[in-house]
Amino acid sequence: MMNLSKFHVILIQLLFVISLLSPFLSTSTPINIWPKPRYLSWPQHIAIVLSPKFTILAPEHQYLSASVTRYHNLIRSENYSPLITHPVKFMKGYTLSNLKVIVTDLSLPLHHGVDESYNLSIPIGSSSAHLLAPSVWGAMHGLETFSQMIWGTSPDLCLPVGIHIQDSPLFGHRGVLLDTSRNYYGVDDIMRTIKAMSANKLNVFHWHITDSQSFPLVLPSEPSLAAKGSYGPDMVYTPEDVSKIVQYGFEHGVRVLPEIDTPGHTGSWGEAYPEIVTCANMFWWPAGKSWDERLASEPGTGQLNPLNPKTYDVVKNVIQDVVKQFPESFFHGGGDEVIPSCWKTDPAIKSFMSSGGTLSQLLEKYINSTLPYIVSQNRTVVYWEDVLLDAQIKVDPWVLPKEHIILQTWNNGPENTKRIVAAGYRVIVSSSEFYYLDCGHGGFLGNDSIYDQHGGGGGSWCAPFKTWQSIYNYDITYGLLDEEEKKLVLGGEVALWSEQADSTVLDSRLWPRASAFAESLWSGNKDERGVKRCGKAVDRLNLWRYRMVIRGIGAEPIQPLWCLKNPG
Ligand code: CP6
Repeated sequence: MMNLSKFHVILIQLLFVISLLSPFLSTSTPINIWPKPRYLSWPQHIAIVLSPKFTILAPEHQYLSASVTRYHNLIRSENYSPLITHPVKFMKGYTLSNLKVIVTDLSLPLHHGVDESYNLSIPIGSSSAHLLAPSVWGAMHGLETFSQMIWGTSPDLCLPVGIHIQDSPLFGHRGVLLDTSRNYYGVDDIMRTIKAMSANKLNVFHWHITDSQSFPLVLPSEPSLAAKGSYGPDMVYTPEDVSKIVQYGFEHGVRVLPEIDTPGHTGSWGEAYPEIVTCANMFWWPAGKSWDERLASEPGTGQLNPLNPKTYDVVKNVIQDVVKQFPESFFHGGGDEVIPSCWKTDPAIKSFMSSGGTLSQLLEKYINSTLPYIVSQNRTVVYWEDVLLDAQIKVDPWVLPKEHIILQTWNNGPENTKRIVAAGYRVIVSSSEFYYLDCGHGGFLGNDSIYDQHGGGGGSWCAPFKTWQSIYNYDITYGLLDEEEKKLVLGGEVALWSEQADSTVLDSRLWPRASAFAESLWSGNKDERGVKRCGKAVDRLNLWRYRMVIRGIGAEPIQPLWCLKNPG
């Protein structure tokens, strides 16, 4: 029988109490993983030092290997030293020499719904840590988590031992929308955004490439669209740029989902093809006209003419080129904000309507003539909610086959999400009341001004500012009845529309608010007892923001630095 002294008994009791408290680890520990893992246990609060010869041992894989090299370099060079010293016990006598990565199935593709889970453990007394994942995409998340457990200045890097993490996302679709039409972003801005996304375990870069204001995508079979419709020859994305971005996405576990918004939001197409665009370059709000008579929802007018056969020749070429450049199995076809008055400026459409034709029939004709082609290219099509829900111009559900269609919300979050799932469609939630990050400080200049830009101008669209707390607390399945309905919610997206944004503000508009979104969709916004944990998240988010800045992301502060030294 071992003879335990009174001191040892108290020590063991203390360790027991600490281990009970471990799910509630506060920021007074050096471990701050964002988004918070689903399960983490580190009962003894023991740390060790990383061996100067530390290596990551992983199977050879086109994308995983790139990610391993990246994390190896990041761990060596990051120099993350929190401002506060932590009450951890250091175990001397051995160091961690390697992280062994095991992937069950190296061939699982980066698709919606792929298993992104991972298991990470660093046992006490062993020189090896273990990362186990069903897919390389889960393994990448595990590597990210591992990197976030390390602190100190190279070569004195510290990390916890006796720690075990089991992690997986609540939602498979965790996206960021970036609009590169209203203002142009460089390829480096997009890659930095993808890098920051992967650090936050976000997995879909929704690229709203084109719109009425500019057409920056160079397409081999329709070169005049970008040549005439872009802001200039150096404000375009060439096929080489796209391939670089797509490749970068794979190396970061981020899908690059292209959106070519049609038939509305296409004024820029009219530079090359005026004959297929109605109301192109007309003043968007004719003098003396009412709201219902405006030609577009913001300056930059133009909609594809569904009655002109030439429209479909161009659209098919565009789809074909986009499908070639983007391997992603979702294709976003837009479909939002078709404005009746813009179509009605066209004589052929006018006569179609005066002989009894409806606006819905026009949109149905457009969808019927383009959707089968997109589906024939093996793509699932995402449309904005308008095609199903717009009171004036909605499409009959039989035109929108449920197995090929996903709808994305942008209005009335809880209500429209419910309406879409009740109709049996899968949904991506990106409601403007919570998830629109764009609104700048440009103010609202009044209804009759051409500078009144929705999604960027204030007024009813923008106010109130979307705080990280309101983003964090929003539940995308709010109000849904049962598991069947909830299963149709694939996930969500935060959106950066760019009427009032470009590369100068990109990082600070996105981060750390998109981080709040990321945690909410990864592991939820409630603690173990079902209480909203936003109040507890503030110190952690502050600390994570500090780390993102060290990694070269210009995330904006949410608190004074003082709070990192004095966590609440
Ligand atoms: N551009 C496009 C936009 C918006 C939409 N589509 C938008 C609408 C309202 C707000 C923000 C953005 N700027 N093509 C709607 C999906 Cl508040």
